[in-house]
Amino acid sequence: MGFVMLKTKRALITGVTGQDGSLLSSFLLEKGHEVHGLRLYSDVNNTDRIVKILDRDRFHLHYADLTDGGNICRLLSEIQPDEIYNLAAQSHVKVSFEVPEHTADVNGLGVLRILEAIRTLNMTDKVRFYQASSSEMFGSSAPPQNEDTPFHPCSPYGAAKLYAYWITRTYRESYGLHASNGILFNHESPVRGEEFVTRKITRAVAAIEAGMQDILQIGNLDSRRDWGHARDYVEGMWLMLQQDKPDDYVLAAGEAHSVRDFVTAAFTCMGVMLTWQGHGLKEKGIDQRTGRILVAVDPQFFRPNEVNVLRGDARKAHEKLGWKPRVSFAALVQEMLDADRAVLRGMETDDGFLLAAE
Ligand code: NAP
Ligand code: G4F
Repeated sequence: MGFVMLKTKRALITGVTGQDGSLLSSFLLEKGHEVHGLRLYSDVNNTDRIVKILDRDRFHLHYADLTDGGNICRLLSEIQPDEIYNLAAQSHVKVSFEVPEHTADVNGLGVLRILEAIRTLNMTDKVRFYQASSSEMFGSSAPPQNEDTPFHPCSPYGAAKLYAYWITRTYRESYGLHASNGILFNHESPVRGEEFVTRKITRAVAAIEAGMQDILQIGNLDSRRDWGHARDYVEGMWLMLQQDKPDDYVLAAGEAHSVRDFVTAAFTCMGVMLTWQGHGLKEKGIDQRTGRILVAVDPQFFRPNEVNVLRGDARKAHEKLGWKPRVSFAALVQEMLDADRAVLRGMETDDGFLLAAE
């Protein structure tokens, strides 16, 4: 009886030092892939999230910036990946109003640079491409949003991601590239960037509990997001590239919660019942038992334009990919809060991430 030797798949991940890049790397290494991660050069350490996998045999790091097309072309030619996951981005929506041109360069043209490298290196028939598209592209379109919902972005970030979405489709339709867009709704984890609202909240609540912070200053409490766990979403990315045919898929939990709901849930996890008083800039979150003000609104966190409600309809991914999110909203909040409490105690989290308290 002969053996069939299965070839090790080679994945290239841009944005490997980010939340999704780190979780996807671990996921693919577990699947037996060889993983090549592209990281930005920085003179401060930016590998905290991948520290546990840095020494793995099948994990390799390379410097790259999506604004540098020549280097991307060289790396693709040298690495010859089977799968490319483009996760690199200037990913902060509010920041995109401050650096709109840079955001367009990285999030929009950066994708074109990868696609052109694939085309000019004659890799179109060999490689599969995943583009990290975003629910932010739906902007002001009414929920629930799915693959057929009209796009109406409300930020430079959303507009740049929409260009990237369409150029990905264009290369699929023009050159037959196996290129898929994952239109992902907000997904979080204990390694979510600290400047995004969920992690800002869980870090603040943990710090307030530890007596290290007095109050959480927050922006728009009314905005509603469809929050899921990033661990579930990286599996969805991989599933898209395992399909015979490329396509575009929404990944979402299907429930919208307000920022206020998230704050309330996080304080509830530490046994504090909040009551909300006042409106607009004067709204306060108050500890029902002690009367202490724990949350206040600060307009510096508002954006020039806001996406009010995102709530996804992921039925296509359920039916065609067999993808379903596993982690509930309550479990997500609890896990993130517990991880931030552990960080403050200088402990390792259950996920195995060792994060230094700052
Ligand atoms: P993230 O944590 O902010 O990670 C972004 C990554 O991109 C980081 O590794 C960052 O490097 C890298 N990067 C930034 N500028 C770059 C450049 N010019 N060249 C190369 N790399 C660059 O974001 P994430 O939450 O993991 O999201 C991953 C992708 O999914 C992003 O494209 C994001 O826009 C998209 N997305 C995210 C969500 C979500 O809810 N998380 C939802 C929809 C879509 P440094 O760490 O060194 O800065
Ligand atoms: O956590 P956020 O900054 O995420 P946002 O803007 O929804 O973007 C994230 O999700 C997108 C998918 O829909 C991704 F494409 C994108 O890369 C990123 O991962 O803000 C969520 C909501 C917003 O409405 C914001 O105005 O929270 C509101 N908010 C209220 N106070 C705040 C704050 N956001 C931040 N970052 N900080 C605050 O203090």
